[in-house]
Amino acid sequence: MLTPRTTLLYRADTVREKLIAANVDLTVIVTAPQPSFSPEVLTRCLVAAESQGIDALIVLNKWDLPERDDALARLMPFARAGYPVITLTAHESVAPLAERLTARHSVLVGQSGMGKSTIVNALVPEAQARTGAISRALNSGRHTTTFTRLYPLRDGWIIDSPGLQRFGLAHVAETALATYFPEFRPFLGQCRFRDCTHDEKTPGCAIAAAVADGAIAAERWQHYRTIRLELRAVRKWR
Ligand SMILES: Nc1nc2c(ncn2[C@@H]2O[C@H](COP(=O)(O)OP(=O)(O)O)[C@@H](O)[C@H]2O)c(=O)[nH]1
Ligand SMILES: [Mg+2]
Ligand SMILES: [Zn+2]
Repeated sequence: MLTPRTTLLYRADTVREKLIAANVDLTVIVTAPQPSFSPEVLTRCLVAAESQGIDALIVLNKWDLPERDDALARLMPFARAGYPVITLTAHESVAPLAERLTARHSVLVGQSGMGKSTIVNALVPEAQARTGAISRALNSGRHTTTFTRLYPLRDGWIIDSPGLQRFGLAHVAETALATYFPEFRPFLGQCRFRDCTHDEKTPGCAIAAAVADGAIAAERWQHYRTIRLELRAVRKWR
């Protein structure tokens, strides 16, 4: 039997690190039209996955809701970056996702209320993960999944993780950050200065030029710059 490669998906702020899952080879990031998701949190999840060499897949759940086209439009920068995006109505069928999970070691991540537990229950009928609807009926508060669970699935397994609203990346090296944006990679090494930080003020930046040309989505560049400044600030405190 092959021993799975060690991967650690985690988030971190200046104070603590929080392990989300170990030894996964696929991160499934769940979004939905309602409640609305943060594209920046999505980028942060993707950076954490990229930094560990973990594949990523984006799910837009609740495809039955009227706001679905707006939500899909907000995912376009990610699709253009090369990430697979699949739409799903977990209440009806999770088949489009299930077929991609065969023999994978996956983790479901995303903000609360996106439908992660609903998806797990549909994938693994015996899972009985608590969903928002059930917990409201029990009047037991907002935080419906309080710990991480692993379920065997299709020659692999899947982990349901608690919802996250913040996603610190203090563990990521500032100098490597740009390489974790796959659509930046063709342009890296083409900036005028070898130590280019790819922010808006650096002359001759190939990333900035690619954004101006429309080859890179401005929003992803904005995420990069926000995260980079954060990593720079973190370094002072660590
Ligand atoms: N309309 C719609 N609602 C859904 C769908 N999937 C999940 N939900 C609802 O979204 C809410 C949050 O779901 P839950 O699975 O607890 O989300 P989690 O916090 O990401 O685990 C619940 O009220 C679900 O019934 C879907 O496909 N369509
Ligand atoms: Mg949940
Ligand atoms: Zn640059």
